[in-house]
Amino acid sequence: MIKAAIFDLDGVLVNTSNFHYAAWRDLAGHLGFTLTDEHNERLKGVSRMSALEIVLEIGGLSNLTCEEKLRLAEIKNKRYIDYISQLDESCLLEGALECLNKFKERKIFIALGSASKNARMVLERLKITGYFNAISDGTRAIRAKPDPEVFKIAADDLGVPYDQCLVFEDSIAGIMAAKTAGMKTVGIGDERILHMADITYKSLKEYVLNNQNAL
Ligand code: B16
Ligand code: MG
Repeated sequence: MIKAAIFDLDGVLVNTSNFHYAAWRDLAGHLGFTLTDEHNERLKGVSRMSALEIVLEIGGLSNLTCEEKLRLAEIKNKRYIDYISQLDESCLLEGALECLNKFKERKIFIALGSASKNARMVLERLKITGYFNAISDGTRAIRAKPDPEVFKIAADDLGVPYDQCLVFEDSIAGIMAAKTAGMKTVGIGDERILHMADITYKSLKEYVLNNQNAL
């Protein structure tokens, strides 16, 4: 019996990864190298500082001080915030609103479990903050996915046992995090990549279509 649905943000409810990518590309350009689409796959779902480490490794930049790294992360984040000023309800991924409405109708708790420190701002821009009974994000969880902390915080806020939570995730790290917490998992994306998930659908729209009665 599922009592809570916990949603990852980027890649599940909205595609902010294009904006993260654009901001990382700007930073790489400023540092004198180029990032490719393939590099971007490695940046999805990981925390800001872990993503920076990956970017620096790609650019062959080692030996930066902690202060320099924090400054670069800050530059990237400012660019990202500029980019997401374009975000509105039309950027919700297909099926997202329908899925939130279905869970709300069934009185199943809704929570966010995102690595992003900008998650609240994104929810506001999408005008969906009111759906969430709990918001667990990068400002609360210290350990990044695949550590289960971000999902456990969401479940603890709701007072729901972990095995009664259903997590929607688009990243391998996120699926591993939810499974480690003992939660049920729905992969959103390519099932060849997310084969660890209990079940995978291409989008939330497909999930809703296939689970009309179970929802
Ligand atoms: P921020 P999610 C993740 O969001 C993104 O997928 C990842 O690319 C980003 O580095 C991370 O949030 C941190 O974001 O810089 O805004 O704190 O998929 O966990 O919702
Ligand atoms: Mg994600």
